[in-house]
Amino acid sequence: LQQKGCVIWITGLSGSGKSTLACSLTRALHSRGKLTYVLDGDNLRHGLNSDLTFKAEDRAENIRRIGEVAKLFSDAGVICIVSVISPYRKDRDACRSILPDGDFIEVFMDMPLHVCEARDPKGLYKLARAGKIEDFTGVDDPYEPPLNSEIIIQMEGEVCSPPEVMAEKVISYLDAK
Ligand code: GGZ
Repeated sequence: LQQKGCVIWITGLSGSGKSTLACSLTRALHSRGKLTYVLDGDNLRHGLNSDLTFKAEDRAENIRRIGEVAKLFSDAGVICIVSVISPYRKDRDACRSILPDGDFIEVFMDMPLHVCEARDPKGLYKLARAGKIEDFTGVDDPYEPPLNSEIIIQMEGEVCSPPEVMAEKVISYLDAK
């Protein structure tokens, strides 16, 4: 296998487009013959992490486990794409610290809260505003943006780039490395 593994860690608010980017990126990399695997927070919370809540210490444990699994994939030579809110800087940095230098590539979905909330694909912001979900990131729980992410995905004025364009930005970064 002529491939070196790495972890592409996509962080951002619920509804910021993390899973969509992960999906687009995995397709684009497959079409270039790369082996990838997506670890998605929402999916993992149905299995591996089904015992965890959204309290800060459980989010930390969620991120720790996902970071360890991502490292295993990376060690095996797979490009592991992680899409999780991962709201706390120290939890993300702990995952960075268990990987060799350069192997943790942080992608920040820098989307304004009002845009994520207007999308509200699963109606969760609405429930959180109504007090029917507690500890919802961006509503009554914090999100600490990265200070030094490798890649920042932002809106172009009022519009979001298509996911393929976002994926290209990540791939350009990988190509340059
Ligand atoms: C944030 C929540 C919450 C609360 C349920 N806060 O957008 P989604 O729906 O599909 O993805 C979100 C997912 C977040 O799981 P993560 O494992 O990525 O979170 S973390 O990294 O913070 O541990 C959201 C849904 O679960 N969800 N309740 N209270 N998101």
